Amino acid sequence: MKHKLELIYFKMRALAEAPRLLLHYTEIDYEDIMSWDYYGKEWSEVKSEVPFKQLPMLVVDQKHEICQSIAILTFIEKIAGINISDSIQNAKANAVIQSAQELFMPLNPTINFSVGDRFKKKREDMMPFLNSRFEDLDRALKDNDKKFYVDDKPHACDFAVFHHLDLSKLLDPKLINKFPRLEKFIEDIESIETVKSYLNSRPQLIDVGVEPKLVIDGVAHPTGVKKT
Ligand SMILES: N[C@@H](CCC(=O)N[C@@H](CS)C(=O)NCC(=O)O)C(=O)O
Repeated sequence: MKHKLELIYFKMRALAEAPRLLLHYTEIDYEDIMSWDYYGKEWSEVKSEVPFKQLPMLVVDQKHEICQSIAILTFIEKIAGINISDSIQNAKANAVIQSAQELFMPLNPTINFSVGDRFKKKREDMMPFLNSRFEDLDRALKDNDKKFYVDDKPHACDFAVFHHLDLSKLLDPKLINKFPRLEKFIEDIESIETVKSYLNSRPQLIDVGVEPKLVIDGVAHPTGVKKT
């Protein structure tokens, strides 16, 4: 059954990104809608009405509101028919998703919002954690001996990891160079045609650490939860 899918989010590159990558990989149609366009009000006025008071939210068939990015990812995986049937493999894939998700804070807010000395301090403070988690993610791929975390085709967990690794390049492009297996993983994801065309056309995130902006349809907008 084909669903109507609307992905509600803000002007930032964070937790909606893995769902978007998975939707593009699986070639499932969806519409990206800013919170203020969907609700017709500023976020501060609608936050309390949203099921878990945060976004992203996937609205299915104009009726079902699915919040929590991991729930959104696993739903997409299921409707695309690429969910993992083996219980052990599925549990391991869930461990990978959660381990990637723990990179969200402080990586995503720092990249999208922090500036000047605050950006530099946060970057320095998070390095030990990033190094340690990248080591874990690198080892999981080596132990698995497959192209991706589950098998030779990507699943939701692969896009969750990819998003955070990709974002880390805007924090410190050299960090990933210490992990050749993760670099190869990034290359493998980026070389998938449907993913490549999304990556080449998505809003660019510019002026990170200075005055972060997303370039949407050629116009640079300050990142955030407010309409501009
Ligand atoms: N656990 C949630 C976290 C969602 C979250 O932190 N959303 C942020 C943007 S990435 C948000 O809604 N910020 C606005 C707010 O909290 O008012 C998920 O995985 O979706």
